[in-house]
Amino acid sequence: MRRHQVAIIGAGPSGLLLGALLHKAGIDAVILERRSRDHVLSRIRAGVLEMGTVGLLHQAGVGARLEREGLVHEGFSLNFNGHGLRIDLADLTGGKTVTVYGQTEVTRDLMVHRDEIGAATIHEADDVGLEGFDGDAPRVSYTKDGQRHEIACDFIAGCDGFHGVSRASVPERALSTFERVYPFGWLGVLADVPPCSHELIYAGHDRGFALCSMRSLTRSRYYIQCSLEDRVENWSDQAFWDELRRRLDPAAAEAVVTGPSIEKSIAPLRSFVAEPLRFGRLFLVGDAAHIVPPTGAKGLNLAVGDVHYLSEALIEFFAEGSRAGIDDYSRRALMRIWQAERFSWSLTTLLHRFDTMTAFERRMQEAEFAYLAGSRNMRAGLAENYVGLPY
Ligand code: FAS
Ligand code: PHB
Repeated sequence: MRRHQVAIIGAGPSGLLLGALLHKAGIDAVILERRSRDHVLSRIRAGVLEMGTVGLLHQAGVGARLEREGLVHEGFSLNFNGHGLRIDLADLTGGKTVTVYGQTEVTRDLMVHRDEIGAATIHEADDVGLEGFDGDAPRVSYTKDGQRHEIACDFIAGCDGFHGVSRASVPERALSTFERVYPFGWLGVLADVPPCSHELIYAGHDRGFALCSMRSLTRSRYYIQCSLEDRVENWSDQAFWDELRRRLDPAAAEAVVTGPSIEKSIAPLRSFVAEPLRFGRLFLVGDAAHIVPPTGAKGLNLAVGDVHYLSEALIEFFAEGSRAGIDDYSRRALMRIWQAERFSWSLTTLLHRFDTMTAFERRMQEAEFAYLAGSRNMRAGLAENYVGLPY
């Protein structure tokens, strides 16, 4: 039976970054991924990286292209029924910024790095199974090309996302979950057109939320809040552009350059946390452990925070035989997870239209926005969460 020190389930950003950091510390980790490499790269997801994420990618040895092509942003705008408010991140946080660089590119850079270091990733690994993680001899099994394989390991990192097998392998009685499913989704469009603004615009409007983002100076990413009953095929490109413009202030609407969509998809929004994140020799990481509505640009960044804590803990274990880090992983990660959950939930509640909202709750949204506009302290609180709380 093959043996690796760590078996990582999932070759998304969490699994790939964990693998890179462990390799750098001389720890042998194999990654088992259900889908093909191309399928993983076909996903269009996050677009904003916290400084901590940028730092960890550099530490892992995959920061060169990010350095060249990433767009450093010192602020973004909130727009509330046509009233604009710039959140000056750099001024409010003593110089911190975010970097616009698509998750697809982060994943690509990590995959290329893994090829270069010759580390094992088994793609199209079917029916992954996790056994023995409540003891001292965990094993993972999988089917590849019709053959069943088994791997012995010291630890298993469940980096397999919300619908993965890792969290599902934990006995229900051992897990507590906390969830809020939002009564709307985001319809996202990717198009090779220049962004309507040099910074992101988050727009709250009576018709619904809209977000103007980008992937580069020639590729834009836009979202509009949509109903959960909506289907992508119900939205022509023209219908999307028209609705986006209705939700923006006149200047931004005017600046929108339209063009054919190269990707169009609807994502549901939920807040979710599983506790704890450790079960013997199995650890849950990233979307396998938590989900946030993308309003606060926290999903990918929160996954990276988990990887930071777990990589430190495993490196300490293998280098010094200390269990302190792995024993404290769940507590440390959950402290930061719940803060990101709060921030993402609060920004989602502020900026989205809820059909069930009473007139009083609508006034609360307006009062919250007015307080933000009038209080530097309130804006500083929003800014420190957006750039990322410290690890
Ligand atoms: P991922 O889900 O990215 O990766 C898990 C990997 O495990 C996948 O490759 C999957 O194929 C694999 N896997 C699953 N089950 C398996 C099994 N049984 N065996 C082996 N492998 C298995 N975040 C933001 O910050 N901003 C956004 O705008 C944003 N938009 C999003 C849109 C969508 C539709 C989704 C689903 C998420 C979005 N997110 C966004 C969040 C997203 O970026 C995640 O936080 C990020 O992908 C987390 O990375 P991972 O934890 O690696 O999980
Ligand atoms: C994106 O560019 O996909 C993006 C940016 C910021 C968010 C969510 C998504 O809050």
